[in-house]
Amino acid sequence: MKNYLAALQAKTSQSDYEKLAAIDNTEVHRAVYESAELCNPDSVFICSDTPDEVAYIRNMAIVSGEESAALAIPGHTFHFDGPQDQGRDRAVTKLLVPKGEHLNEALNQIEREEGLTEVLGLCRDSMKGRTMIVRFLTLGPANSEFTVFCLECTDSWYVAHSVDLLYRKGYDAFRKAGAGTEFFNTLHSAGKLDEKMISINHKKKRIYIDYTDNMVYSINNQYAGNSIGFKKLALRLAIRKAHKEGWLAEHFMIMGVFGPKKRKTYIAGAFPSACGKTSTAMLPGEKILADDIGYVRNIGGVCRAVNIECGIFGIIQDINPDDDPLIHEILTSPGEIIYSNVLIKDAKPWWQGMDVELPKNGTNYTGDWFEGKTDEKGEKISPAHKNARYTVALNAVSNCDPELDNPAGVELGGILYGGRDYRSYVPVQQGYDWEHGIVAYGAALETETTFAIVEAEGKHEINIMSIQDFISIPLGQYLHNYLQFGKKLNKPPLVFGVNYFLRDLETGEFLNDHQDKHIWVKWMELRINKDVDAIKTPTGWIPKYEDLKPLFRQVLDKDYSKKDYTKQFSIRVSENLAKLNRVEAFYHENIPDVSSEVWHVLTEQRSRLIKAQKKFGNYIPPESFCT
Ligand code: SPV
Ligand code: MN
Repeated sequence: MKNYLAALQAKTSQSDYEKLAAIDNTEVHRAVYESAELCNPDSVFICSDTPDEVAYIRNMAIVSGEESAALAIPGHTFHFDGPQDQGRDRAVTKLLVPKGEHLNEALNQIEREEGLTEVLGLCRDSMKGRTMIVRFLTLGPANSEFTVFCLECTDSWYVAHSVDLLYRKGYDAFRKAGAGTEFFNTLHSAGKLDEKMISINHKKKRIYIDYTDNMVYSINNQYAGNSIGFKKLALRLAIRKAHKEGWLAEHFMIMGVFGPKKRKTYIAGAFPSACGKTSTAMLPGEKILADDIGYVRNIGGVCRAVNIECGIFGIIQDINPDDDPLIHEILTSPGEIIYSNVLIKDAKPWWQGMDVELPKNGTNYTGDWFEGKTDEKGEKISPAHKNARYTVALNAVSNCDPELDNPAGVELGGILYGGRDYRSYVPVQQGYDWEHGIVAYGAALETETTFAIVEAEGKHEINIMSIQDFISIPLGQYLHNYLQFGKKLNKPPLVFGVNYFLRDLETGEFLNDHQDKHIWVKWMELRINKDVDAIKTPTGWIPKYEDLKPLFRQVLDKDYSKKDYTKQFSIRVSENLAKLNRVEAFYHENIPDVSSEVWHVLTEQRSRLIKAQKKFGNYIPPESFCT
């Protein structure tokens, strides 16, 4: 067998060599050797997670120019991605599928050999003149049933620095685990950079996931959702692993919601990007455990979950003291934060929706920016990008849940799903049981596309469990696994559907305030603990006015009128039937072999709606369902 360590010696210092040699796992040596051999960096830096090394990485991000520390608040830095690299890039993110294997056409894919030839060609010599940084980490707490080992080789100090805020350090865990330990392997290169240290070969941006080899390749990009292997890229690998082993890897926030007498109930939630996931997880007075990805397992019949990350890569648009007080406080306090794609002026970051007047000029992801600046298509460039972000460690957040690193995870009492649905679903409802909730709210999740992906905004689409872009097994199989998972639990979590985006059909106005979501999670907490009753409607259980009114008073100090309640919670039969038509058409077209349970739930929902329509008409106030 080749001596990978010896072959790496020319590119590593003695101490780096020893750090790598101390991990007794030939596959790790091979992974580092093969990435270095392919990308041909001048040197290889092995990070063993010492405070000095971590500080060195952050410093190099600044010295290299990928980040700048020219901000007034200590600890804050900023980074820019290129104009064509401002979000996850669906079109060039593909699964490598071996010949003879078939995945649904809705999943973006390329034949494995063809994809490998292409991406390996692009990676060849891509790190020439640079250092390849090697980071070890674990997804989920170490020493836990949930732990997944990961390795990243990157030539971006910004990526290596971001990893530090977002993930758990794993060098020691790799050392302890020793020979034979399986791991996810990710390779990233920013490719050619301009003088501002921005990737310029955006036409050759490729992000390929080779699930046969547990390997991710990402080239010619920097946006963290494209470049950091452990976000949605390793999630695709995790979904395959979960499928084999009988657990779930999900696009979940996880929060601890307080009920009476300081009772804390954990609720997980899946939302498409930019639909309120982080701001739900960050509700003031509650605890945040996760804001993006969770692993969920059946442990002794109990549904338990962990955050695979330990930081937040959050959208900064619309963060202001009224709507998101906790996040706003973090963003204006000293501490380690990386801003990306905000406007910089007077040593301060600026973003859209921060509720102050923005400067008329400054520096942004397009370079010097001034009001009225247009792009090559003649379209106005906004001061900060809508998908501008902040990266911060969760333990810097005052409401971080103390169970974050519990190797046993936390018990989930509820799971919620929500998308941008302007017309049909009520603001909050509860499924009759696991199957109904999973299918009616998760598998039938409809939304509008947002700015978090590089594509047209505002297109309607089905986004199964808000995770459809990241599913790496047949979609029908994914749903089947989900349904089965709940059946094996002693007490499956209650399943809820939320809709923060319901509008008045005539005026088009939103029917809820930004903060109202706090009431919905408080109501869920009460339902999970059997403290309140609910009203049975054709689409699920909805809250009673008399339970919401005091919650609005206690939590938001707000008067909640019966008129508002009726508007928000009336069942819109024709809109719901139209939604069902779209959902069923999607399933016929994309997943004709989906399990009969899914059709059963959809068919029953249709017949309940039609029955109610015959009796009460198209718009049915909640009272009609009270018997
Ligand atoms: C999302 O867009 O869902 C995110 C950020 O959480 S990204 O890392 O781009 O996936
Ligand atoms: Mn996400």
